[in-house]
Amino acid sequence: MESSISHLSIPDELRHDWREKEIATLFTLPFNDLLFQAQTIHRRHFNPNEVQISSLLSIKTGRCSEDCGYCPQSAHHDAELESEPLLPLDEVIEAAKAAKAKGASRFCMGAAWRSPKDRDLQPVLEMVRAVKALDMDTCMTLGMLTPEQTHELKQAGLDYYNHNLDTSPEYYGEVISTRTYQDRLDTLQHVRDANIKVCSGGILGMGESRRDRVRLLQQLANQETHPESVPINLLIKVEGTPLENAPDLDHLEFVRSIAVARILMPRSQVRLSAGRESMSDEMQALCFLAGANSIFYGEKLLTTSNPAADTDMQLFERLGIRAV
Ligand code: SAM
Ligand code: DTB
Ligand code: SF4
Repeated sequence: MESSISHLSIPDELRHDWREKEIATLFTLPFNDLLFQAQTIHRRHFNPNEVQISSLLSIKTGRCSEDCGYCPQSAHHDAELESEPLLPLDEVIEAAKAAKAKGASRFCMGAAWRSPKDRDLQPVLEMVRAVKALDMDTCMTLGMLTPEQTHELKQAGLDYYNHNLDTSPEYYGEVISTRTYQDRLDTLQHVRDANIKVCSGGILGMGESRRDRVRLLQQLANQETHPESVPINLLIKVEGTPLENAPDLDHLEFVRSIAVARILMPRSQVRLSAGRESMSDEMQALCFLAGANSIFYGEKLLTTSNPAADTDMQLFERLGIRAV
């Protein structure tokens, strides 16, 4: 029997009007048909053998006032964690230089804040300027921003701002109570308005349903402009957080979600983000086949561990992937 899908029947348009039902249908395709469709679209827009690598640094760690159920940095949970105030500029520069020397093209700085206070912004702007001066792409994730703050970050040279929707609007309240979905959409709008590139995605494996995964991807894809980067995290179940015992997500369902993200947002960088330590090499290879073309690179994410840089380079070598 022949499959009804040929590369000619796979549409090539940027859409912002995806209906829930259409996305749900993509999820139910036979796995091979779904991956073929995703890989075909991927190849129209990207070199399929290149993966962009970003490194992360936590510039302010722990004691966060928000209650995000997945996060070890929340002051509401009791995950074991060393908190740290805002890092001095020279430490940030050292870390960025080290990341660059290991091949990272983007440096992403994250702070455990609900939103930056005015007194925090000046030192953060200096960090942006300094990392930019190293000729790296800069990214920050600092929580909610006002329009004024986004403009200052833009002026300092910020390329990307990461702010995740995390899950569907329907499931969101099960995970976070201290800020709303609309707050997140508002921050994304301010970032867009300031002409900073948007990095926005979510976390899978928090006990959400497939419908929630569909609705998260629908929210991301139906924005006026697709986020330039879409991090898809697999929950890291950290002891002491409310989600430490969340049920395991079927890894093939995770791969399907990457493929659907690729189909909905053909030109975006889809990042295989947190959770790679719990994935086999074969699983990661399937994610790249499904259209993931970016990773977080380096031993540490913000507070949790990530595969060693050498391990990733060996995997890339076995897959014939070039880091960019
Ligand atoms: N405080 C800022 C905020 O929440 O907007 C920025 C830092 S926050 C740690 C950045 C993102 O990391 C979260 O939105 C979430 O998607 C992701 N994250 C945090 N803990 C995680 C975990 N245990 N597993 C997977 N992703 C996680
Ligand atoms: C994103 O989507 N994932 C990154 C980044 N954006 C900032 C953070 C993952 C954090 C994982 C838990 C930790 O290390 O604290
Ligand atoms: Fe705070 Fe961000 Fe963690 Fe939420 S995800 S608790 S806002 S650091």
